[in-house]
Amino acid sequence: MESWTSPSVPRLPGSGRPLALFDSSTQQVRPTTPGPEARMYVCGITPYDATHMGHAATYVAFDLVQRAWLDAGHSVHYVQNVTDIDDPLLERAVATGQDWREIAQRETELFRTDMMALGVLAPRDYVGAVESIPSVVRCIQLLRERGAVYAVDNDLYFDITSDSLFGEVSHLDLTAMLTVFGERGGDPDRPGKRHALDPLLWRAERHDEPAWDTELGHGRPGWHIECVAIALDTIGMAFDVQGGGSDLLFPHHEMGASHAEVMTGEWPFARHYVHTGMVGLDGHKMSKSRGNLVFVSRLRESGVDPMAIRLALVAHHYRDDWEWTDAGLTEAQARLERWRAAAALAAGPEFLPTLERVREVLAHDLDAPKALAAIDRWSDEALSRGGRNADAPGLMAQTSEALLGVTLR
Ligand code: 5CA
Ligand code: ZN
Repeated sequence: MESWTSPSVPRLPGSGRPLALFDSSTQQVRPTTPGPEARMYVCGITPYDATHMGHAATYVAFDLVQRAWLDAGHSVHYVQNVTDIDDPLLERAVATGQDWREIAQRETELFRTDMMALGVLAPRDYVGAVESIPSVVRCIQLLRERGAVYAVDNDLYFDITSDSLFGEVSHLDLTAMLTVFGERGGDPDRPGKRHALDPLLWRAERHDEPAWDTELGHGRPGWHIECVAIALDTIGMAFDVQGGGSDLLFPHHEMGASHAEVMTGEWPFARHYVHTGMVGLDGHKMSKSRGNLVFVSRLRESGVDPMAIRLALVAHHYRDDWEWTDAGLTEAQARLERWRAAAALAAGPEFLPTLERVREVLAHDLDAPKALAAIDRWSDEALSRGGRNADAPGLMAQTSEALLGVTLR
């Protein structure tokens, strides 16, 4: 699939620090240890509706990861998928009388436009589920050779007992797993399954549903195996970061790790499993199914500067759950104005210590709110007292752009 066009990233003096991130699997903040090329997979959208602030917050958070690695001298192989065939998409197509492919294409295009407006660096590989079907089929065949696959009617399931490490990513107990599995696309009650938690790998053709003709028969892929196939095709096992919202911790990332490790006999699938908090509106998680949404595209249409949206998102720590509010946006707009005014000054106080502070707080589990506070302090001082360093306003703007993705030009 076509990705989008990345903004350029200014080079900063000196070098960024090694990035530490909270890993859900070991439940601690640990240093990431990428090679010269860092490898990251972030779960992409299911394109049946427009990008909301929750999605935007998640992709901006992983954009900060990429920017921190770039600043530390790594190149980054970033991969993202598009779940362009799945139940919610087909349900929306039936509800609106549109073709599911048209909905997917339209919403994916809108997502690209939103990401560009928000200054999010593009994935090197942007891969759809549909185009990955041959690869998914190969993965399922490999799992079958390992004895980890069984059929219920003509559907294929993964046997979770084939993975002795099952639970290593989420650490949930069985009761919690069962509850969450049912809420997030699983079918714990289907008769004929060996274990209630066994996830679907392949769904045989149903009346009025799209299907592809493969060696597994006529059907379509399950959800978790899609991300495994795409990740293994592009960045392989033991990549640095598997990312997504906390709603993907279980079952999606647990099942993905399980599929990949059983299939390859290698460990781990990812070296860090990183999860962003949920953005809500009016007391509930923002979700397409609930309909309580603030869309990036709507705000942009109403004339809101995308850089203010971005500042409103990074004003929260990526792991916190938080609520989108008009007040938060207004605050971000005021901050953007202050920063732009400070960046336009002819001279200001020395900026290098602030750059080092921004690097330091971002390197420790991406503490963007502290980074904003450091740039606020410099800007307030520059605007109230001035300074003599003619390079400082330029360096401040470059820092904001390179590390936070907030362009002040
Ligand atoms: N296509 C799958 C992943 S393979 C999917 O979850 N798609 S999605 O469109 O529902 O979500 C896209 C990304 O946004 C996921 O990483 C998800 O965890 C994240 N996300 C969804 N809702 C929110 C929210 N309210 N707050 C923060 N992140 C969210
Ligand atoms: Zn995924």
